[in-house]
Amino acid sequence: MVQERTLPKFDAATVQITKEEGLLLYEDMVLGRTFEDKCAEMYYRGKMFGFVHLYNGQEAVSSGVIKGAMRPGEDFVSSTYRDHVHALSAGVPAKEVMAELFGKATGCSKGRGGSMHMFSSEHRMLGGYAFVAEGIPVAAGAAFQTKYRREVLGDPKADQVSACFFGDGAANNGQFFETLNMAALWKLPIIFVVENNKWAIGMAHERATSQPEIYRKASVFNMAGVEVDGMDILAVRAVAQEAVARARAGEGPTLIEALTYRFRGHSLADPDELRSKAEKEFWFARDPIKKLATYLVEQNLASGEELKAIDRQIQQEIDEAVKFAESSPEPNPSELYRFVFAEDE
Ligand SMILES: Cc1ncc(C[n+]2csc(CCOP(=O)(O)OP(=O)(O)O)c2C)c(N)n1
Ligand SMILES: [Mg+2]
Repeated sequence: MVQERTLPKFDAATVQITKEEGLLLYEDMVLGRTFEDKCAEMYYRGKMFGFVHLYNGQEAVSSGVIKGAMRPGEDFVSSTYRDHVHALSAGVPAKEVMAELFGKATGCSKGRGGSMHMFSSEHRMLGGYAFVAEGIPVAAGAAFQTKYRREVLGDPKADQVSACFFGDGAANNGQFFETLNMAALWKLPIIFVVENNKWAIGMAHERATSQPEIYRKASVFNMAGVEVDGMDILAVRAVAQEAVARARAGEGPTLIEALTYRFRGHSLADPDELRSKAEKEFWFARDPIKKLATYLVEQNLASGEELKAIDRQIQQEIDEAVKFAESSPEPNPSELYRFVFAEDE
């Protein structure tokens, strides 16, 4: 018998979504899933090195928050080592993310970062961070500069919101508590999105924290906290829209706890032997992509054929990304010290 936390109910009848918006969400989730599957293939074929952490299963969180509620390319995003899909949702082209994984000079971090360090100033992707919780204060810094530009420098265009993605394990790290305190104190335009996938490598969440309901931790900072079914993109989009509106209005941050699950091991080096079959099956049955596909067809927002056409188009985009990455040059060793410090390009 699997003991699963009850997923919060969401009334799909309250959803207002156009065909265009629905297809955008579907496309973004399929992009994330297809990209990660191709990554696994390329990793096992020896095309990339080091640790690679895939996002399969969690797509509704990245797509629902960034594509469903933010202005990608204007708003800021920070991530963890599980960062490829956040970068894609933020608008970093798949070929640049793939090239980064291959360590090529055309990668979004110019081949210096690799899997855990996707960065793009153009797309306001503040980075993937390998240290657990490292991206949380960085996102708060971005939110602080927005507030400072608006309130101190008088720039009315400075209304960007920062979204900060991290795992359940990160929510036990001191940086989480310190940053939540300051963000609430200063009413920063930020949303904290904890992707509670129940595990921190092999440590079960309930064994590592005194209050497993992470969203409740917001209350001690006088911050709004909300839990959401992280396998339902429409539910994620709804809570994220509310949180983003609050942040943009200057009413302060929100902690969103998305209950989700990773469909693969912690990294591609993990044999994934600790999680039970029953637990995996509980979550596999809640595949967020299938759930949205069913909704779109049932609501007559899309036909099965239209969705298949998107799948094919994404597959082509990913195949092209691999070709681009393979044919791109390695960084030049003579430039080893370049990009260590900021420079004008
Ligand atoms: C400060 C720090 N401590 C320990 C590690 C080793 N480590 C890497 S991933 C990880 C688990 C984090 O789990 P979680 O935050 O739930 O994210 P998930 O992998 O589930 O997405 C740990 C402990 C690290 N990278 N950084
Ligand atoms: Mg986790």
